[in-house]
Amino acid sequence: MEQALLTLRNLTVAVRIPGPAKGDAQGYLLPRGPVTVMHPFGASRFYRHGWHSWSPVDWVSLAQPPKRPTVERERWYMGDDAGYLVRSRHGGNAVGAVEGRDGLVLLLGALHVGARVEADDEVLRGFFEDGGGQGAGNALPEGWFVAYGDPVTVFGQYAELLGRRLGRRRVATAPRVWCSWYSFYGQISEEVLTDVLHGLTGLEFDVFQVDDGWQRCIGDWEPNERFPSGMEAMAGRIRAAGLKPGLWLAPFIVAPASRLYRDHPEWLLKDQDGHLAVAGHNWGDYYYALDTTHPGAEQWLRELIARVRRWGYEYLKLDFLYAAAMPGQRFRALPREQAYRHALRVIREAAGDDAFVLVCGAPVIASLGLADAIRVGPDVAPFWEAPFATGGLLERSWPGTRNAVCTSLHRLWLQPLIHTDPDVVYFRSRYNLLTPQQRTWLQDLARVAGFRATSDPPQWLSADEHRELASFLQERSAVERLGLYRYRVDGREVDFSVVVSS
Ligand code: 9PG
Repeated sequence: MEQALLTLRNLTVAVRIPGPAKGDAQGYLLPRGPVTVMHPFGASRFYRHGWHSWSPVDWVSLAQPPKRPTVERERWYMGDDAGYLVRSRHGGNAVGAVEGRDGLVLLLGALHVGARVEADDEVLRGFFEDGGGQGAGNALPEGWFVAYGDPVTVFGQYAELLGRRLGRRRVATAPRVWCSWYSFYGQISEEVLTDVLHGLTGLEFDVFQVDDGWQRCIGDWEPNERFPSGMEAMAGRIRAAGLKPGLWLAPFIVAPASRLYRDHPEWLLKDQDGHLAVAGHNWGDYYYALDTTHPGAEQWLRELIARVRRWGYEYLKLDFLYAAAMPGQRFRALPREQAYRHALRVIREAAGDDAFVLVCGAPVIASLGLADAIRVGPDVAPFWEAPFATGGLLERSWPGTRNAVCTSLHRLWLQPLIHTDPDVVYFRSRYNLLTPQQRTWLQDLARVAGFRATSDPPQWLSADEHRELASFLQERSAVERLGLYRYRVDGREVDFSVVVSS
């Protein structure tokens, strides 16, 4: 460990770092290992970077202690990185920033997976869960980027470095998607979807994505009785309608009612005490995590992805992925985010380079370079505020359009690295409590994020709403950034500040 003074623009900070820093006033690279940056900004605000797609991301006040989750512990991972949710310091995954003077921010960001950044009114501190090569001698690898500047610039610099380290995969434009979830939820069938397909004629979608509801069970990825012709036939109908078939899967979680759970308990992740690690609660029961480092589970995963590709699906929405990166005892003792990355690499190999992989409920930084797109917020809903608010931290990760818009806005700096999916937008007024203004915010966010999807069956739309959807799909928006939350979209000024501060 050494102490040093670093000068970043007009700011000099004292640091404790494992070895020499390299860089200049525009930013420094620090060695891998634990680092502490003393900041002079007191109880200002902290950019809290939640772990996975649904985790809260926001500028939080350092004057207050971090909020605690108010839901039961078994559900914490569905909201964020559970092991850290009772720490007394504010923190997040891989990157954090403290607001300084004149709108400038001091950013500390990791250049490898498995890192945590925490802050209080005196320090910004980062560490790697695996220790990060402490004491490895004089050839310490670069582990961190630290910079002080306007937020758009420093997050942009950090993204650039992350892209060099973890890779970037960005096809020129994201496909325009019709997704079955936010209209029919689990109640889908061949007939329901075929009906929607007919209604899509004349609308410029690229992908028709079948969401949750087609499978026999979480873990048993075969069609249920509502898809009697099978998933290959479903893909055929989609293709016949001129669209690319898309399919939802949650390959890293396992429900206790599944055959997979019964036949292969040895493939499931164990906690420190050797019990099965609970990954969350949904579909009426607790569910568990696949130990993707087990050779049997890895082989099963390869075969699963190869099978859905053979069925004809080219767009894969892979959900609840955080489960493969939970702490626990694995067959192979890999650090958890490296285990996740390995599993995602296995999926990528089995899917092929030409498949479009959208990850959801996914550790964000650890997905870079392997996924084509990532959901950057919690689920939207046909209402603004989650109605079951209890004031706890994780209510920000619950379905609700305000939550989705806020979190997604704070993750748009990822755009040069991966397509950012802010979730579907609504055009319908039917079965919808969102006001026209709230629907417009969501639509404008999709334009800014560059990812267009909806679940509205055209049959539910009025003539005006149908026209709006049609032009939304056709247009190529001109987006210009005017400020932290302000954009010019096709000549109109769009200001999300009210959404963020509400
Ligand atoms: C399908 C859905 C959709 C959606 C995904 C994901 O905390 N929860 O209980 C919780 C349930 C569902 C959920 C997120 C959180 O949604 O984001 O788009 O695919 O699964 O089940």
